[in-house]
Amino acid sequence: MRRPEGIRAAVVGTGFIGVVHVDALRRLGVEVVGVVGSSPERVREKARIVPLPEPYDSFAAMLADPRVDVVHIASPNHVHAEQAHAALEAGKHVVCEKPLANTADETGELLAFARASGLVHATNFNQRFWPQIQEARARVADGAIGEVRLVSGGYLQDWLLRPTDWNWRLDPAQGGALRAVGDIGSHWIDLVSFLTGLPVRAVLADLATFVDIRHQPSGPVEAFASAGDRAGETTERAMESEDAAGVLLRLAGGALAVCVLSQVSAGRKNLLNIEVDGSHGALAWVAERNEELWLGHRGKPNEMLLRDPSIASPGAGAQTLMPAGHAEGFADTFRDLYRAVYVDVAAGHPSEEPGYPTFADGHEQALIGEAVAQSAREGRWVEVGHAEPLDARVRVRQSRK
Ligand code: SOE
Repeated sequence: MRRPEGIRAAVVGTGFIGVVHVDALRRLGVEVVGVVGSSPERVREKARIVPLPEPYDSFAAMLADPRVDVVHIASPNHVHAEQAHAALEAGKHVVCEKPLANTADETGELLAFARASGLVHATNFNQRFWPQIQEARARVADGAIGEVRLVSGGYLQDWLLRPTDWNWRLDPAQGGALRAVGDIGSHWIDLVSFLTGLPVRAVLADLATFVDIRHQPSGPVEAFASAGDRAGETTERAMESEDAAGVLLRLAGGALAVCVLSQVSAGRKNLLNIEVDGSHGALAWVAERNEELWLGHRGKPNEMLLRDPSIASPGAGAQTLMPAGHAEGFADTFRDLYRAVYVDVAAGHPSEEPGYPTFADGHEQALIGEAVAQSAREGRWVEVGHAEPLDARVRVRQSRK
């Protein structure tokens, strides 16, 4: 089996998250042979600030490079499906940022095509790879809190609080119809099933757009870019997608999940928090204190478990390299996700039980997102549907070639 060192990758998208992909791969020993940006000039300009490999002239030029084994897609959401499809057709394994695509039809077709290709396919739900999230999952699976009853929490940010804040995610043609739900809600809802093993059966949601008009600057603006980056003329744009959402989720077996999602919560920079309450215990994790896992008890003192690979649950400790007290962070979750993905890349195909989120998880989140949008439109509970088997449609698509 190949070792990660012998494997080469390319990254599409050189914004905030694309650069995190490049860094994480390099720290794993994977050679990033090139990147694709909005233009080679913009990549070279960015490379003056952060270390990036040479840019390709185009996406097609990257696909034609025989050195590339894996394509990482960190471009705006609306091109994920076509780029992932083209990369698979070119025989490349694919790691695609979430959301996998902007509609469940696209994600379903992509999943069927990826499965037919025999190549490795991963959706970048990196938040699963916080060490104490891994520890929490192991404890729930081991029955430490008893039967799961309630999952609560949310994901709060403030980078889109002001009418002058802008990013491509605010344009539904690029970001998709759902914004807070699709962008950060997908992480939280994915964690619900990751931590509990329980799929989402039905949803009840309310969406809110508080900032109705935003001022779009002339040039592109990266996620979390500061106001100073946006000098010059602006255009007023009416907003369609949600700034915030409240979502109830019914899980298999009767458990309930409740979350609040917002990108307009002043002072909350990237606050994901989640609590799982069971029949005889509870546990909770907060991104701002990510080295800690809170354990709730009745009849004895609660506990705060500091990340420590020497006492981690079996399977959970494998993900964390640093000794206790040497904090791991957000960027490390990408490295640890890719460590799991590249085990299969090195084998040349997906394993029976992939140790990472695949396109199936990206498709699941797209189905849940569409149920959330329908519930908010109609003001009622909506079952999470599972589209008809799309393999037939893929065959039709392939026969049209
Ligand atoms: C912006 O909301 C963003 O970069 C998301 O797109 C990421 O998935 C999240 O991890 C951090 O915030």
